[in-house]
Amino acid sequence: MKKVAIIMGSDSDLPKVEGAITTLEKYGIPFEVHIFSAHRTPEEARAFALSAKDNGFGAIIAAAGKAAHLAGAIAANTILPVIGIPIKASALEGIDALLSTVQMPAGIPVATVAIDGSANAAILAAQIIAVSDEALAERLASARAQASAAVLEKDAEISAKYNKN
Ligand code: RP5
Repeated sequence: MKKVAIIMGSDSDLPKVEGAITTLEKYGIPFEVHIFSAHRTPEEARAFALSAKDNGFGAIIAAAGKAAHLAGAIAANTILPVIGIPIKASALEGIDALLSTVQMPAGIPVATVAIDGSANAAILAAQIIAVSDEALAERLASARAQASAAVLEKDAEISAKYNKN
């Protein structure tokens, strides 16, 4: 199975990234976690992106806060799909990182999830890997079915409580 890379701009991002790690673990997807910064370690970030495809990765998750150019900088150096997580890390509540991550000019896309949306970043990465892995696709479909069943169970409970007519 292809690996997923999780790159964060700083170790201060780790608490927000842990949801992606646990989600990849849940689905049994091999992954690596790294700290590379677009501005503090630009050469290492570039080198990782340039070699990621040859090193067996199928998708890259990049998480950064503030002027969050990490995902775009990674995407500039690979044709692997790059998923950006804007991290809430400043007085601007993550809006700065959201706009920096999502507003990529045409040609170098970054698939941007919600501010601090690490679980969805991992699920999207899993769905990308699942395009060529039927067993993983079945695990993803099963998780969705369980989530649907949980909602319908709650609907039945609330209906029994309030819908008397
Ligand atoms: C970004 O700046 C990092 O991704 C982090 O979210 C933010 C603050 O970094 P630190 O100053 O905590 O290292 O580059």
